[in-house]
Formats: sequence, C-alpha cells, structure tokens
Amino acid sequence: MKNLLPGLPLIESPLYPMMKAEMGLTPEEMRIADDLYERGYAVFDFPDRDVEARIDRVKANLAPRYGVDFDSPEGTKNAGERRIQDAWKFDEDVRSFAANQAVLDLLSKLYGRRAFPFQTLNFPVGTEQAAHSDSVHFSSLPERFMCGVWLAMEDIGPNSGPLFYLPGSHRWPIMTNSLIGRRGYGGSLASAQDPYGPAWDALCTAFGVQPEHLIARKGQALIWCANLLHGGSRQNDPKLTRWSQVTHYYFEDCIYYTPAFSDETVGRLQMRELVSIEDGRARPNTFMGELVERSGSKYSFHHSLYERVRRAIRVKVA
Ligand SMILES: O=C(O)CCC(=O)C(=O)O
Ligand SMILES: [Fe+2]
Repeated sequence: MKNLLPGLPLIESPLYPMMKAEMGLTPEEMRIADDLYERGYAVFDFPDRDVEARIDRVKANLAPRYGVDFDSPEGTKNAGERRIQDAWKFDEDVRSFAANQAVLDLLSKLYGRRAFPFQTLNFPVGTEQAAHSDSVHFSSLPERFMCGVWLAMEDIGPNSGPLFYLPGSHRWPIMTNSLIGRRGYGGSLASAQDPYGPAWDALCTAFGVQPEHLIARKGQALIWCANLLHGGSRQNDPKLTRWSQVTHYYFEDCIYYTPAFSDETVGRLQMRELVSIEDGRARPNTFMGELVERSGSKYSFHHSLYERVRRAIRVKVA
C-alpha cells in the first residue's frame, strides 16, 4: 500500500491503522507503534544486553562532574540544575545508548524515515521541569519528525521526581509562536519554553487530561512523540537520585529548526546545523532530497548581506 501522507511519521498518521499491517512489525513493535499512535508514548526494555554494566559505567564516569556527593545518604542531591549535555562526545557508553542500532532501526520503521540521534542529556536527579513538548525546542519540516528516548538508569519510585506525561497530548495543536500570538525570530529567552506555559496549562484544563508518572525499572525506556507534553514531577525526597539519559532523535530528509526562535508563517527559521551521534557526520537540512540553505540566523543574515554586496559590485563591474 502506498503511503499517501509521507509528510507525517507513520505512527502519527491518521492512515496508520490502515498501513500498520504492512509495516513489517513484530508483535512487540506493533504494541509500541499502537501506543505511540494512541497515547504519544511507549515504554519498552532498552535493547542492549550490556545495559546494566553500561549504566553503572556512565554513572561512575559522570558522577564527579555534577559537584554533588552522591555517596552521602543524607546529602541533598538536587541542588540547582544538574545535567550534562552531549556527554556522548567523551563517554562511549552514553554514545552507545544514543546510537543503539536496534533503537535506530525501530524508530526508522515507526516513522518511515531514517532516524539519527543528535543530542544527549544525562541527569542524576529529576528535572522538575514543567509540562512542555520538545517540539518548541526542536522541530522539523515536515512536522513531527523528532522524538525523545528516555532511559531509566536506576529504579525510579514516586519520591524521586519521576517523569510524567499527558497521554494523548501529541494530538493537540502543535505549540508555535503564531499559535500563541507572539513573534519569536531574533528574540532571546531565559528558557525557550517560558512563553508557552500558560497555553499548555489551558490546553490541559480544556482536555481534562491528568498526568501519568513513569515508575520505572533500571533499563526501561520510553519514547515520546515530538508534541507529547511531558516533564519532571516534584522530587519529594531531595536525598534521592533519579539517574536517566535522554537522547533526542531527528529523521533524515527534513529541515531542522528551533520553533521558539522562529516565525514559520513568514519563513523565518532558526535552523540547526546537526551532526549525527551515530557517525559524527553532518545531516544537512533538506527538502525532498534538495539541500536547503541555512536562513534566519545571524550568520546567514551577514552572509546574505555579503552576497548582496558582492552581487551589486559584480553587476557594476560588468
Ligand atoms: O527527565 C525529565 O524529567 C524530562 C526531560 C525532558 O523533558 C527532556 O530531556 O526533553
Ligand atoms: Fe522535554
């Protein structure tokens, strides 16, 4: 069956129920695909025989870098924001989680385009982040070709600030500047998700959806769809840790950009220049295989100004 809507991920397409039998999915993959389609997230066992040993090595390597005494049972573990971005650059196990072949193959099958990991975040404690969708930070054109994979690096109970999410919220309107009536391009924000909080809260009230919490076992993982609302719940017990790794994935042959600093309606995009964690090589912005020049950045503004001057001079000389 031909996919008549290739501009949507297979698992986010209204045609998914008609196409799923032909996606070549195992029963477990079908369960994951159904959960993503219906709920916007799916929980699965991380497919790595060495997951436990890798987790222990990551924790041993990263722990000294957070400036917290994790060995003190009475000590507070969540003072300030604690996260390391892109530890894959120096930690082979973090890289291995991000570039796990079985996960890449699964995501590629579920989305209908080849997945690539582009960012890792390693947290020793809960983030206590308010409900948000990652699509204000990272989005794609066409939309929705982005997801997060969250890996529990220890058993996580209700008092350590577990991950939460709002089932079904992936189908709500995608949050953009134009949706909430602001301009984003060229601006700056302390936190890219700040302007959207009240609108997200109002949508939660309007849809009447209650958050679910992930009480996770070490080695369990969760995929969230680009527009699924999620966050970190309050850490009731500051003595506890909540080790986890988040890897963010994009899919090939898209434009990758930051919606919080873009105005899509008028084509002003803060585009991203990405490297895949899998092979360390660039994944250029493309539209149906055609390279798309970076636009909407300071660099490209200067570049285009330079181009215009250069052209003007050339015209004069000619
Ligand atoms: O782990 C959490 O509490 C949420 C992390 C998150 O939202 C993210 O990395 O996108
Ligand atoms: Fe997030």
